[in-house]
Amino acid sequence: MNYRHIALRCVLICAVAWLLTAVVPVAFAGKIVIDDFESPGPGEVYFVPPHSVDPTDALLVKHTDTNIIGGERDMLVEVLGPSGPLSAAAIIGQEPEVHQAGVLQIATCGAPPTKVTLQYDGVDLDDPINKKLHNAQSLSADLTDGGVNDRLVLRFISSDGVHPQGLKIGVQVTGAPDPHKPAEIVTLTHWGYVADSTRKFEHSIKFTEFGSQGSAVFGNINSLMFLFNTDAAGLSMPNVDIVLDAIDVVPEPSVLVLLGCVVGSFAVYGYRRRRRR
Ligand SMILES: [Ca+2]
Ligand SMILES: [Ca+2]
Ligand SMILES: [Ca+2]
Repeated sequence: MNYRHIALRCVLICAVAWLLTAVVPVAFAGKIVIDDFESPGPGEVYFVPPHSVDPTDALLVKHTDTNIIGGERDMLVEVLGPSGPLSAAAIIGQEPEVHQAGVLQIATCGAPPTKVTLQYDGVDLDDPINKKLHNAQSLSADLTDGGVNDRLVLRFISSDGVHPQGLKIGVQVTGAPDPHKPAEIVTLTHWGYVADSTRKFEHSIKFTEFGSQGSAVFGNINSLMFLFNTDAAGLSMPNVDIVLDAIDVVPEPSVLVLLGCVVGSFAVYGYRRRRRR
C-alpha cells in the first residue's frame, strides 16, 4: 500500500467519523408534529355551522387528542361583522369522502370577511361564554428538539387567499428564551403571505424569521398561535378558502441534501474501486 492509499483511507475514516457524529443524528431526528388534523376521527368530522346566530359572530371549537401538541387544539372562527348563511363552513379531521387524510378545511364567502385562529397552549377552558381564546401558556415544549429543528412547516393541500399576495398568516409564539429565567416570557409574531395554489405545497417559516430570540423561544415554548386571514395588521379578505393537511417543525432540508451527497460520494468511490480491481 502506497502513501496515497494510506492518506485516502485516513480521509475516509475522518469523513465517516464526522458523518456519524454530526450529520446522522440530525438527519434521523424526527420532525415534531404540531397538528396533523387527524382528530377528530372518521365519522366525527366537525362542520362549523354556515352562519352563527350568536351576536359575537364567533365560534369556538375545541378538540383534545394526544396527537395534537399540548393535547388540545383551540380554534376560533370569527365573522368580522353580521354573519350570513354563507359566511363560513369547515371540515376539521377525517372526512374520507372528501379528503384522503385528516385536514382543516375552511371555506368563507362574501363580505364581511372571516378570520380563523388556531391556538396550541395546552388543555384549558378558554372563554366559552364570550367565545374568546384564553392563552393558558402551558405548552412547555422544546420544538427545536435540542437545536436540530429550525423551521415551522405548514403543509397545504390548497390555498386561495384572494389578496394579490395570497393568504395572510400571522404566527405568534410565547416562551422563555432563557431557561434559567422561566418567568421572563417573550411574545414574538411573524406576519407573512402564502401564495395561492390549487396543488399541494409547503410553506416554511424559519425560527430566525421571528427575530434574534426566535430559536431560543422555540426551544422553550409555552404557546403557539396561527392567525389565518387576520385583520390584526389591517387586512382581512372575503371569499378565502384553505385546506391544510398538517403543521410541524423540521430540521433544515440542506442537512438531508448534504447527507445524500456524502452517501452518494461513498457509493461512487466504492463502485470505481471495484471496477479498477
Ligand atoms: Ca388549549
Ligand atoms: Ca386556550
Ligand atoms: Ca393530515
